Amino acid sequence: MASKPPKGDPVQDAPQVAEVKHAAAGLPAIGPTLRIAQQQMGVRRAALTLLRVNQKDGFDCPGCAWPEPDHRHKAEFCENGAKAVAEEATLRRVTPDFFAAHPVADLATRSGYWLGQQGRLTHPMYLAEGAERYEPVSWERAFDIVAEEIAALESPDESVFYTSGRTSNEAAFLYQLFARELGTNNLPDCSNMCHESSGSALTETIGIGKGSVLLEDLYKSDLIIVAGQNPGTNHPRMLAALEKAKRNGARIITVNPLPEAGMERFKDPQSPRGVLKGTALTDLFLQIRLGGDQALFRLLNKLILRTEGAVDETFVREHTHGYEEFVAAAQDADWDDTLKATGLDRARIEEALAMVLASKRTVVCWAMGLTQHKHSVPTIREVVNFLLLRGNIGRPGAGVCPVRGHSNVQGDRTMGIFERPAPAFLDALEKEFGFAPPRHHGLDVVRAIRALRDGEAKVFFAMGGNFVSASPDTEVTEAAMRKARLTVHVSTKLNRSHAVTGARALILPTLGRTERDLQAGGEQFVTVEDSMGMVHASRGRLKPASDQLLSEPAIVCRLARRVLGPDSRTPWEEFEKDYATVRDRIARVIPGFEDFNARVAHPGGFALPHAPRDERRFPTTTGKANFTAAPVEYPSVPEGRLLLQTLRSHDQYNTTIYGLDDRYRGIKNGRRVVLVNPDDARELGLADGTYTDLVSEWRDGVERRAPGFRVVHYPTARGCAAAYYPETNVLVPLDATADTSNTPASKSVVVRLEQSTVD
Ligand SMILES: Nc1nc2c(c(=O)[nH]1)N[C@H]1C(S)=C(S)[C@@H](COP(=O)(O)OP(=O)(O)OC[C@H]3O[C@@H](n4cnc5c(=O)[nH]c(N)nc54)[C@H](O)[C@@H]3O)O[C@H]1N2
Ligand SMILES: Nc1nc2c(c(=O)[nH]1)N[C@H]1C(S)=C(S)[C@@H](COP(=O)(O)OP(=O)(O)OC[C@H]3O[C@@H](n4cnc5c(=O)[nH]c(N)nc54)[C@H](O)[C@@H]3O)O[C@H]1N2
Ligand SMILES: [Mo]
Repeated sequence: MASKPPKGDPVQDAPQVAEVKHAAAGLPAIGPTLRIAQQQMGVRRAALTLLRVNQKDGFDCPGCAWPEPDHRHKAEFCENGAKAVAEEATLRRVTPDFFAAHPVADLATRSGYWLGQQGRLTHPMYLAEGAERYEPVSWERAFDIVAEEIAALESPDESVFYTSGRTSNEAAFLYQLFARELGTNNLPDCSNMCHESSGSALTETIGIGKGSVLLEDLYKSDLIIVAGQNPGTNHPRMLAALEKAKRNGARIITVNPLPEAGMERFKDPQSPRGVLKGTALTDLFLQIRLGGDQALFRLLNKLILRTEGAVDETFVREHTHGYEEFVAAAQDADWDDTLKATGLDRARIEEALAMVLASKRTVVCWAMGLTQHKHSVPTIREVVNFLLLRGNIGRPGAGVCPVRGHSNVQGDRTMGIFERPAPAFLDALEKEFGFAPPRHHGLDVVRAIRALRDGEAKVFFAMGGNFVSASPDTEVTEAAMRKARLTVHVSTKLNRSHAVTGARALILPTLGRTERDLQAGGEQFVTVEDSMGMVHASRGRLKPASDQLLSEPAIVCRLARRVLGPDSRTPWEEFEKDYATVRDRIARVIPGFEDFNARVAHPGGFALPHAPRDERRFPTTTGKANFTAAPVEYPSVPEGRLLLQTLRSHDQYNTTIYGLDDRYRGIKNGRRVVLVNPDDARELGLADGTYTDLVSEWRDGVERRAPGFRVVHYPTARGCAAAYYPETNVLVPLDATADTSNTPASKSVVVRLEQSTVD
């Protein structure tokens, strides 16, 4: 399989290489931020909008899920948050005239960057069967079309309801309620491709699939390990928290195949000292090979076990289960094997051990570098073993900290966006709404693609996101999507999922976070939950991009009324008028939301309960925190091949491309680059600047090729390579997923680099 690079970039993708940066900014680097914001919004709108980001009376930044500190800066956003806001609050518009001028076949040849740059969607649009172009359609007719196709299904399980993580709690709760009243648990979400491995590992071991630390804990910790995460680009405000932790005496170990600028040195542009000098954040850098983390933590665990007095025996005795089996498994950890798996040297690991033993309060933070491998779930379980050994869960200044991606991805899960809902949640829904929700499990992302491919699912509905670009195995996914009877996207911006459609397709334009949401019951706000389980309100103030937009809750309510008809006893009309009535229901269905409306009126919001964090209670099947003892795995790479990770540049938000630079890594004006260690490159005969095709090798024998990547000699770990997503999703086989969580293994793709087939 091969895929041609798309045409239509306003700037030709012609990567140039500049100097690699060793420092990053957290809060805005004022110059680049305002430039981007003003290009999209104009000066006045840019200033007014950006000052409302993450303020107590403002809106939640649509960027990442990092929490807001209690004492906020005047500008409580980062450069990349500002880009996310500018992208949404842009003055550019995609109107019906645009669709008249651009047939779908034309849109399908355009790059994601070009599509996103066209601006905000303004009207509901319909692509009729066999038609070449989208045409404007009324909202009523649009809902009729969805109802027609759903009515034609043999079972509700032939429909799929995807969610991306920007959806508010209120919209998410209504959406899952609609899907379950219809009769399906087919609620895949971006989390399936993101932190699902964290959720799986944590639920099993500590009884709740969420992180156990608050910001305060970071400030109190002695040691913070940041593994598989690039906060300088993806969670820039985290750097300010790490700096504060350091000022309070914490030390930091970074575990990453790449030296990432933010973790090397942080320059706080909002403090005069910060701008000039910056703070070195990392005390010890472990430049690990891709996928070597489980082996690293297992060996550290064995060394802890061997150190007199290092284990917190009281905690282990009172709060844990499975210790003996784990101790037996840890005895097998072996230096040689670990050095091979990790590519590290012995001295570095011993240095790490000394820091671990010196710390009374340890936090481990991680993101996609740990979650997107075949053995991600056992890797994260091993991190839990590591923390349990020294009693580092449920103690101030210590704990697990999976750093979430999308701004409300954690909240969506809390609201029931999950294909495998807990029986207790379904019981509560049943009691509150008086219908029998389906009990059998639904489809996650990968299984939904298979179902579409095999004709077992026929209607695909997406609440946000860009499913075809974000999902693995692009060609398989696109072919699957084209087999659907109907594809529907509730979206703010144009993307490739609007160009690769089923027989019929709808685009339903919606309000963004920044916009005023006026309903019959008055002006509404919504709520979100951040990465640390804090729930708070988000209120947009801007005039909506068009007077045709409906809010996400309104879209779900109207769709539900049309599809479910008078049989539904749910008060959809009332919900649409006044979201407080939705929150009242959430309060009755979901534990931790009691008195929701009153508590969310508090300016900073409130914290959800977390039994392990708050009371050292572990609601697992054993009633204790579980040690686990999986065999150690790491990827094996045949001679002459490299292990490729697919990651984000500094100028993108997932599939939304803001620009063609990756400033900190010194890449300019292009995205089709592959970063290769200079020694590997020399062995493979690849000079810097050579163009190659990336060819992925997987046991199914299918050839997956991404053509035309410029080789950049870069100091990544030996044997490893890196290239940007989503251009490389074509290389990730649909079946190459993490055990248990089924998350695509997009951080360990075996590739060979071949002379390029394009020039
Ligand atoms: N500006 C911006 N912000 C974002 C996003 C965005 O696209 N742009 N996306 C949002 C979303 S949805 C998410 S999930 C997060 C993603 O946040 P990150 O997880 O930071 O994103 P990635 O770019 O995938 O970076 C993965 C990091 O892990 C390292 N890594 C890869 N494999 C391994 C491994 O095997 N072991 C170790 N130890 N390290 C490894 C990589 O070198 C890289 O530093 O960011 C969120 N925030
Ligand atoms: N190879 C590879 N693949 C990956 C990853 C990787 O690291 N490597 N990362 C994975 C991860 S972590 C994630 S989270 C997924 C992301 O997958 P998705 O969440 O599906 O993708 P996004 O690019 O974030 O979605 C962007 C689109 O969302 C729409 N949008 C933006 N704001 C709103 C809003 O407020 N409401 C609505 N309705 N729509 C809105 C816009 O139309 C925009 O085009 O990708 C995954 N795919
Ligand atoms: Mo994500």
